[in-house]
Amino acid sequence: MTALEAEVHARLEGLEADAFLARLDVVRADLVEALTVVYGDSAELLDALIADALDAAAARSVDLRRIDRRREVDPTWFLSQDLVGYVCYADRFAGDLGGVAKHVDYLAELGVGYLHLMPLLRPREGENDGGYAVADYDAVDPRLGTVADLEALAATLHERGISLCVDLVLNHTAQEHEWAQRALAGDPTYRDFYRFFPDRTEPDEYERTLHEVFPDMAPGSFTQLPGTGEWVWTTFHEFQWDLNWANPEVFRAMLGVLLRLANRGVDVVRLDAAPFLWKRKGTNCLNQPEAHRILQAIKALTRLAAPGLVLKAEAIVGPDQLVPYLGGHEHHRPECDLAYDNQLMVMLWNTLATRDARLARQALGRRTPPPAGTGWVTYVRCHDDIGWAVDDGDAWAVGLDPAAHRRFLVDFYAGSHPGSFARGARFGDNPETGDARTSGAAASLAGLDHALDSEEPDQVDAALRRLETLHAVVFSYGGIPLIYMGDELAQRNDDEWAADPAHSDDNRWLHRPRMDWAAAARRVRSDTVEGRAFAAMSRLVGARQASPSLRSDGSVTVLEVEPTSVLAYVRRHPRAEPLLVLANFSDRPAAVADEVLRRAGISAPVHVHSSVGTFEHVGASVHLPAWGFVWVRQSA
Ligand code: OTU
Repeated sequence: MTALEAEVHARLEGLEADAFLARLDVVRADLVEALTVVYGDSAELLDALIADALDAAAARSVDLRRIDRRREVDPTWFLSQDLVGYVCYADRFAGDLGGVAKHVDYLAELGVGYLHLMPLLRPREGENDGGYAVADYDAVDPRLGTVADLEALAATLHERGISLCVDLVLNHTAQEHEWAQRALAGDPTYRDFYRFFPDRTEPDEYERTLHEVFPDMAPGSFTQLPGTGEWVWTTFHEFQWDLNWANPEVFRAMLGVLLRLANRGVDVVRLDAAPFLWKRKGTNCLNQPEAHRILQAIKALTRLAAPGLVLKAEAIVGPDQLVPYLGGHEHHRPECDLAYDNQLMVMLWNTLATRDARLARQALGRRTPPPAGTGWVTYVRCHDDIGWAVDDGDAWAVGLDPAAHRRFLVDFYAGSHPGSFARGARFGDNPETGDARTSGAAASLAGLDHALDSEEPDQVDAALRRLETLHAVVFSYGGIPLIYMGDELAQRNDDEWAADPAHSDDNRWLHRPRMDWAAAARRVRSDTVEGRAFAAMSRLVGARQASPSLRSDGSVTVLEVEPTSVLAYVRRHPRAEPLLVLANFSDRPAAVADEVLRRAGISAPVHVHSSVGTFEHVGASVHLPAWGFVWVRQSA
């Protein structure tokens, strides 16, 4: 027996020790390779990290180990078609963590099996970027509760079969974090946790190729410190200091944070701003190979300590840069398990505005699927702005001038384009590049405010149909669909968003409203907007859960059809019948030639779900209503 084996057996009981050592055998090579690329060949670092993982494994509760066992038996549990997610701010949803626990019935009623609570660790006081400026990773925001409340909530959710996703901000801490404060005080250990520069020489060199995340709210990527005049790297706001991941002590400290979070009962960790971890002069400092290696090392160590934990990359990057976050490199290297499908979201809003699915077909049709065992999370809206990441090549391929088209989308969703039904706002205007992004709640972007003001029932129908069809794609394209709080009730923009001085310069709060529980109470009434939206969402959840072809580890193939307003794709899974989705992004009905069924491998069509409740197959055509969709599968 080696010293390590003896140590593992001393710390863990019989089978647990064997399991830990077996996992170490499986992950060791990946771990060593990743660490060596980033930090050089250091047996000392490797030993220290394995010891940290062992500590965490020993501290893991029996209940969580049970969950680990189940997930080791079924490692694709999170790819099941059963899983539907919900995303909310604990305070905006229910006051605090205890309040969330009291509203579990609401989530269960909706069929939710995955709850993402927006940042809940203790942020800095005042402006904190929606919680993405963390002052203490080992404390919960006192307004939301305590660490014990978090553990209790995780346990409550687990009892109801709901897994919990929590954010971990890896790229930066708040300047109020103890590490930053010690660095400010001159402690050399902690100065090395961040990136300081004596003058503008290096910042200027870097900024030549960096892009600005918040060009208007927080220009530049460096901030000058008042006392010494030094500059510190701040990609986002001036109060968010980028960590120096080139320092192995930063890796170790953040690993500790992650493992403690896992041991509190968190099932899925959303790794915020993952692309930004590594900086290299002459590049945009995104997606660097070392950033991937860091994530691979984190994956190996979490597999060791908390094998049931799922890692979700928040990497809002182009599709070619995205698949590597799921381990898709020249060889597969385990990295994150889930990643946000930002492109699908952008393409949906694009199609809604243009009523033309050709750009979506072009962009989605040429994508690389996620590697085996991994998947996307899909979404219509989230807490962030929509960045119009339309690839230039894709735009030209369908005859669009990319820059002009992006400007059109910004104007359309700001409601300033003639004939637009949307009520959003411009976000992140960059006068230098002419770029801008979009804020706004899904229902408002889909035209509900406009429709209610017009007092035309047809317009309200159209807006609700748009909202439903967007979700019908997100629920069927491939990946865990995430419902963004309030969208199940067609909740609109928060017009009071600027009233809070801590938010008043950030119009992303337009689409971060408080849950309107009075509106939620109307969900049982079919004559209300809320009742119609909630019923539509519930039907989608049910239809998805009954459709094994929609498992996230199935495949998707985009089909060319006429008219161009229709987005068509077929979902296949080896254990199920093929399922065809047709979604009509037009205010006119559409007739699609029924040979599309044959192309989808469907000879005996069965209606699964649709906006009107029937599969209208008349003559040689499939009929779709305006802004409507149908899911149809091959008979078993
Ligand atoms: C994330 O977003 C969060 O989602 C934002 O709410 C935070 O403000 C930000 O990090 C800082 O913590 O650039 O425009 O490729 O797109 O990390 C939002 C990833 C962002 C980035 C993403 C970031």
